[in-house]
Amino acid sequence: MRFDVLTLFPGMFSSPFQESILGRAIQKDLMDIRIINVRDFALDKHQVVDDTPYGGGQGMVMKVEPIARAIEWARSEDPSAWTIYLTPQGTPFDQEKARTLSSRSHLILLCGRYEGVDERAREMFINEEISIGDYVLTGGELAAMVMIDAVSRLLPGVLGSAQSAEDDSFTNALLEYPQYTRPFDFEGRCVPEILLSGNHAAIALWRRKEALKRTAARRPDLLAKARLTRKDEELLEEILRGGDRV
Ligand code: 4HQ
Repeated sequence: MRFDVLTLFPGMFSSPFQESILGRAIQKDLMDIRIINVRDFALDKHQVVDDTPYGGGQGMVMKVEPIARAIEWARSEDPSAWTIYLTPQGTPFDQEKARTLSSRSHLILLCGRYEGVDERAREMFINEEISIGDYVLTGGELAAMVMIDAVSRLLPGVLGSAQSAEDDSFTNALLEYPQYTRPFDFEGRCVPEILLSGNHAAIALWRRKEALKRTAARRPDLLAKARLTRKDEELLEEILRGGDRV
């Protein structure tokens, strides 16, 4: 899968994708990230990429021509590329959207700065607008990184066989159960004994109950959407009745 990132701040991308899992995925040619400086597509000799808004008002707006030329360049070998603009006005990004996008072979991500991009760039070149959440960033770069991270870990071969994308929260629609590793006793707080029992069925049941407990307490909205089994309903009843601490 290819990601083309269009940005005025290419330096922001130098380290995040060289590390760990994504760094390895790129080295293994499972994916490819090209960072494209929109300024390189400005035509004038001072390479101006922004201007004041028509109608007045604060700040600067990214000009349409350099964006148009950068997107056309990124698309030139591959007209099927899907172009996304990161903005708080977009559709909220979630795991389902990550899964849908992971089946595409080429994404172009446009990162806006300042007051955003000229509306005509959106109308003419953008297939989809996506928001990573209801807060305001200084630019779309971090939003693009979040999206690339969530999408690329779903690509075949990116996660090791020990890890599984299918196992995660949201894939199951529940939050994950608590995890422990050594030491058994940290400052008097011990690991739940059941996890040392070697009884795999009992451990699976305990984990499912903890996941349900945590989801009910923190994200009742997720619980309402989850497809629960009979056993889950039973466990939830126990949780409510027993007043298990969360
Ligand atoms: N911005 N999700 C403003 C975001 C954002 C978000 C990107 C700030 C676009 C012009 N992007 N620029 N939230 O806050 O995607």
